[in-house]
Amino acid sequence: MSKKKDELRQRDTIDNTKEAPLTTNQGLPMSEDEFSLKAGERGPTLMEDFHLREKITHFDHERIPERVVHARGFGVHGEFELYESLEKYTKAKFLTEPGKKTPVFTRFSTVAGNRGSMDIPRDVRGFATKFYTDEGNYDLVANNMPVFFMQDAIKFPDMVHAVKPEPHNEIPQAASAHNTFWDWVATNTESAHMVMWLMSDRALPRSYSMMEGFGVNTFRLVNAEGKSHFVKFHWKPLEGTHSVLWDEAQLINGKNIDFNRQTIWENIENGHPAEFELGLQVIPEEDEFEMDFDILDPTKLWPEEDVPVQIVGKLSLNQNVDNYFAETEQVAFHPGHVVPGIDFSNDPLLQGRLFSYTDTQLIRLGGPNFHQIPINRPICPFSNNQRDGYHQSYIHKGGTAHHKNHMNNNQPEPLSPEKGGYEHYNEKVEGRKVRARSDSFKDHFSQAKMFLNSLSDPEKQHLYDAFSFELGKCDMEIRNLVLKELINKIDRDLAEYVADQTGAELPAENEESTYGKSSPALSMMNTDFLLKTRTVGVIVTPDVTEDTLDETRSKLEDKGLQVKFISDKMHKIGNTVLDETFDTVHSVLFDSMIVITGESELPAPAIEQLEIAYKHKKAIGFGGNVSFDKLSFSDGEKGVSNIETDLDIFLDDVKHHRVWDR
Ligand code: HDD
Repeated sequence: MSKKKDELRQRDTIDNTKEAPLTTNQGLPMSEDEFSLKAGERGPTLMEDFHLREKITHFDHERIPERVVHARGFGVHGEFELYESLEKYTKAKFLTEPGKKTPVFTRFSTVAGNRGSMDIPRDVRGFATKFYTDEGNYDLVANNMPVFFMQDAIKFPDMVHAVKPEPHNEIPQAASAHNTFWDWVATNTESAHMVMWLMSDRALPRSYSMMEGFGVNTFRLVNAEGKSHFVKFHWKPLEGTHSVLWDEAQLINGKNIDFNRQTIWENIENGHPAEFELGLQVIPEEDEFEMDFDILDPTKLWPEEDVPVQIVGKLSLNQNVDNYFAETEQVAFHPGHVVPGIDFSNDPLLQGRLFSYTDTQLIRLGGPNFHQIPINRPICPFSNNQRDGYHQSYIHKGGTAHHKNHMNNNQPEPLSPEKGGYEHYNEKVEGRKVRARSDSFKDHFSQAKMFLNSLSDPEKQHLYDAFSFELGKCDMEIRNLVLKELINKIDRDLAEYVADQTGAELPAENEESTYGKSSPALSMMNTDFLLKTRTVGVIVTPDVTEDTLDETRSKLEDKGLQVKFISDKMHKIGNTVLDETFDTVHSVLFDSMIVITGESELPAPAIEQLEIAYKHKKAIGFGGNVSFDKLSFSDGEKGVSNIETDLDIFLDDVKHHRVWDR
């Protein structure tokens, strides 16, 4: 993290790790903090007890409204480093000085669930980053899916009402609702493409550092000469894009509701930052109409094979917060927080977003001065004539608060664009006022089909099963509606499968999209694979030796794996106390499992956990005298290897995330 950011945080820190007297909020040291002031030891409490009143009043007011969407989040500090100058596209300083490091704060989130919900529901993930640039804060408010549910922001409240728990019984929590969501989807088919993403494995990221990020909306980059390019922003995770299985997700949510946040927290504490590269897809303004879809349509992605992603810099999230509420909960993002050289397109979803985010902070953070909260403050100087309001924490000196002025030499003074003042892109706009949408937005199904065309067999099967699961929770009327209005118009095979699985009616006529294109970049099989940060649970019986433990740990840790020893108790073997028991963890919480025994037999929970790891297609290693008698698999099967003789094979299986062809 840059020095500047550290200094800024320093100013607003109360360090409770240092010795300090306990005081009231007025600074009065108190001699006692356990007993309220009473008339006699067994008598009534006195109203004059200002300390009791202050403490309880503060407590009563400790909660703020959670975000209306993206309520459950996890924030991390870091920095962004630019690889090379992008001055041909933009004049944004943080994108034009090669090697420039900009402090950032990123908040990952789920969308539908409340603040206390689980980490791995089937849901979209938010990926919002605040860049504290020298020209003001720039926010890239992204998701882990490149498209959105609707084309116009006026539909957002309807979609959110439909996707959140149903209004009469508040079921289901965290995932998309049943009847209401699918009713909305079937009656608003522009959602078709996004729903394919939501039913895919992308909705179940293995880790926040193993998912892509997409700015979704089309933005504009403007260079010093005033030339504009349309742009889509991407985050590419260096650890590759990987997901857990649906069955696994459901078990993880039960075993460790904090799975994703704990993973990133622990990785950072262990010196493994979450790393992503920033990518840009750029289309010159004059090529606006060259694609077979409208580039202002947020339900369409720009296939990476047609518009390559240019990698321009690296995000390294390397520092955990000091305080969740102060930083993660109070951070306020807004796609309208831009810097010179970054501007908007007429994407009708983006246009509505530009209103919504400040508006929501006013209620959530209690007034117009939320930009003064330390996590939201720019680190460059800022000044204007806005004054007062709830929670004003600056003391503005001087006798004027108006523009223009003579009394204060016209300070603070607007800067010309040449000196760095923001200038809106001089786009020519004309038209009649209409409530309508361009015909170029009318194709709802081609890219939904393209997404399906692009998946590998296991990914496709997971998507088929996800549709069947989700629609299986709906009333028959809704299942039939979704099949008729949505699925049958995307893919007949998918429609047949879901109809068969859910007992719904297969529409008589095949109306599937005939769009034949596929985009290999959309399959997670074509992503990067890395061993770093992968985890292994090592089941041992108490009769293994300490030497075996030491040797196993060091050879696995040497390769970057994170190792936990598991047994029926946290046995002490030599000087080593085992890390976990079959109750405190489970194989669903690890990327891979190893089992090592002495002469004793495997206990029942070990067998159960190994079977589940096998079912979830995880790499399984073994050593010592393991007997496979009670297991449904054995030595020699794909993804089952002896770590004493074939460690490299085991490590390669772990690195490749799953043994799909087992
Ligand atoms: Fe939004 C939060 C991403 C469409 C209105 N949005 C929010 C967050 C992310 C996104 C990552 C969480 C920020 C944080 O961590 O604090 N939203 C998106 C993306 C969209 C999108 C990628 C499609 C391109 N959003 C969208 C629309 C509207 C909103 C169309 C309203 C018209 N979004 C909000 C909001 C939230 C929000 C209500 C809730 C909390 C907040 O803003 O600060 O204003």
